Amino acid sequence: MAAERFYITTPIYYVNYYPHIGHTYTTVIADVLARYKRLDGVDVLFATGTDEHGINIERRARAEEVEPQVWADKIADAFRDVWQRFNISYDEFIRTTEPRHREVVQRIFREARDRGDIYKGKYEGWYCPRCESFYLESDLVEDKRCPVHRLPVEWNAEDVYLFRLSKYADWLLAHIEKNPSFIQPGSRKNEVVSFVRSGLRDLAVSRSTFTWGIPVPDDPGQVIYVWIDALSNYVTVAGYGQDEARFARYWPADVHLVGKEILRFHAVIWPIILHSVGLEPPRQVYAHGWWSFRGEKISKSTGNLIDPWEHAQALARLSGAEVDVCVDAIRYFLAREIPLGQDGDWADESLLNRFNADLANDYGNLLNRTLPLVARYFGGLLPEAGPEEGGDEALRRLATATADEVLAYVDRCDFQRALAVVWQLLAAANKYLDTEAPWNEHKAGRVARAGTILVNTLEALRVATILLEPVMPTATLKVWTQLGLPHYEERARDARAAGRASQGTGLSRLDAQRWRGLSAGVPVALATPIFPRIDLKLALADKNFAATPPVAATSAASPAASPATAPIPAKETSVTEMISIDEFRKLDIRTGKVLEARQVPKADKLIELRVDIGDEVRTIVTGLIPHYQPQDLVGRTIVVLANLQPRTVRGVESRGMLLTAGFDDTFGLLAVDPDKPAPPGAPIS
Ligand code: ME8
Repeated sequence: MAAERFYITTPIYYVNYYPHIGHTYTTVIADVLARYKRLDGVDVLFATGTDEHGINIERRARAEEVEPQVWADKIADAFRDVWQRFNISYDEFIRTTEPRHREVVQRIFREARDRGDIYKGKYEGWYCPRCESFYLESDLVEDKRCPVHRLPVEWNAEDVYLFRLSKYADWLLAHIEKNPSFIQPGSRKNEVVSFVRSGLRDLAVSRSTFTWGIPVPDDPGQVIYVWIDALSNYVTVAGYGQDEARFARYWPADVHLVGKEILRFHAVIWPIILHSVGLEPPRQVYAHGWWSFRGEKISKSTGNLIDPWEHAQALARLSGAEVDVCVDAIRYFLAREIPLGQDGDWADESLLNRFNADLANDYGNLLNRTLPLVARYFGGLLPEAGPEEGGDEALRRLATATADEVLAYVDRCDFQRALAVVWQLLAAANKYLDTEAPWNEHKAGRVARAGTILVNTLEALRVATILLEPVMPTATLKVWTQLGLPHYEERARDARAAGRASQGTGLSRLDAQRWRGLSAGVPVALATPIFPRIDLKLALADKNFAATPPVAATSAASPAASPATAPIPAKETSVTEMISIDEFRKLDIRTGKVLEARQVPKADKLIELRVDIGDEVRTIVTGLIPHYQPQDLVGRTIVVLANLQPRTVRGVESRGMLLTAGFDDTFGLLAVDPDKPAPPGAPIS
């Protein structure tokens, strides 16, 4: 029988911006799932790509004074580049400007029109150019702004082609009912059902006001509007209309993994379009949550971006680990930190904690504790395992049952629990090593028993490493080499260099269910720790690491600039009055706790403060009277610019500046403080 197949997709990302950690999240999770499936012997088709048409991209290219295609090429390359660095093992990278896709889109449009599901009409409504969507008045947030981007919407009326969505509402409701796993997580099902029940409006599927798109067949004044164009990428990849055997094998897709803001498009519009042209809907649409940064969604329009590669490089500088290992640490963090489907706020502290506690301590240290003993007691050659005693059997049973448990959670897209199960095994192996204490056995002359304990510990580590490969495909290769299996590392590296990252090491579920996969007599390779511990205090104080602060992107609150035309921040612009991120990082801004405060004698406005700024207590003079009296400030946490040159004011040397907010004296001055208690010395970035 042919191998089971699994077709998984990410959204195709707009090329109006560079990839950020939000895109990385979806793509890494899809990659992790694809790799687990391959580990399980499944024939996987994993696709990602770029969404390159539409008014925003046309505008963006114009703002950059290049042709849209040139712009699209540049950003598509940026996506491919970062996916390569993040070891994304996609089988297909689809671009909507490819000729094969144009044919598919026109074919779908023509078929739906021939069936009477697409007709010419007028479309009117509130339109968000960023979403390329019309909204009902009731969907808008205050001041007539788009609910997703909070940008002002425009009233739009246009001659367009419309798709009879409403005709298929009952069919869709029945489909959702019959297929309980179609919309995941289940909690999102009701949201979609009530949206469909509230009445579907026919959908504009073409536009006449821009040209950067695929022309409507036989009506070149119109271009096919984003959703038919973008969504159809999923069938183009599967070979629709071009390779019938491939299409029969891979369609319907098993899962479209998407961010929750595009769930409706995937769970309502897309199945209806497919049904109209006689194709099956995807088996599942999985809507994951959003990453935010300091409470605000990470997005192009707010500009609070975290550049995944820069972050990996900064982590490498701080930890001394290789950058590939840091990429893996970020992949691990993304998969482990929040349950798929829920939102999460990005915190570098959590990333560093996971690095130290999970990777350096529980995983890396198990290897670092064991291999030197193999070197010392057995000349660096893996010893033979003897009969089971003590805790051996329990460890073996746990280890050999781990793969099934992990993969069962993976099937439910519960990566957080899947990884927790691997960590249970690592914890058990660490405990086994402590309890069985091979050093005591060795001292007592029971050398063979010491060898058995070391081999059993390493066996558990081998099983864990197989099950961690999908999440950390590079760091685990280094573990193989240290365990005396360098051919895995070589094989996977060669495959990656040849653009076949999907081949990996070729290890399988069966390998993870076996006990005694390591061979006696094989030399292990002692090396420097793969995951060196990071000094948390230093790291958090390091301005080069702290997550990228907002850059000069369009503020959602600024009606003057549309995100499509605003210049691309940081990477592209050099505006004279802007400062660079490096300049910003020169500022040592941190929290301080006011210990004492008194009015400076014979000075009306001045207060002399004694402030604990973490590593020392400073005197700072500030002109805050009459807005504050000295006693108002004692005990408060304030924000201090700590590396300002000292200055003597009325005979008192002030070393630092207290930051305030306020326009001028009419409005008063407010001492800036964090909204939650923070310890003195916490860096502000
Ligand atoms: O919507 N947290 O493209 P897009 C988590 N071209 N995921 C995030 C995220 C965040 N803060 N920000 C972005 C489009 N994402 C269309 C899709 S599909 C046929 C067409 C991820 O570039 C998430 O997967 O705006 C989200 O759905 C996607 O990027 C949006 O990417």
